[in-house]
Amino acid sequence: MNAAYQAGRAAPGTACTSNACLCRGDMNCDGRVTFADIDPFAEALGGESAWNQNQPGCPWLNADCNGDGNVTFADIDPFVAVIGTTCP
Ligand SMILES: [Ca+2]
Ligand SMILES: [Ca+2]
Repeated sequence: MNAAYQAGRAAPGTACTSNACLCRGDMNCDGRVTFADIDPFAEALGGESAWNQNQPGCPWLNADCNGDGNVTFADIDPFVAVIGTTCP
């Protein structure tokens, strides 16, 4: 758990309004993109409302790996590409 990284996050249950608190591909908000993010990424494909119920506090748009503002199957390839990276 990266405390400094978590501190930059929006509070649980609030919308993430700044790109600064987004980290593409980090679906469990631990500051890194790893294989552990694959399952929650798949969950994010199910839609934002379901995501916000199950994963409050981690921005749904972290799954928007191609930056088009939505989470779709088109994000799968760019998601795979960032596995192994660390958030700023
Ligand atoms: Ca992660
Ligand atoms: Ca997208």
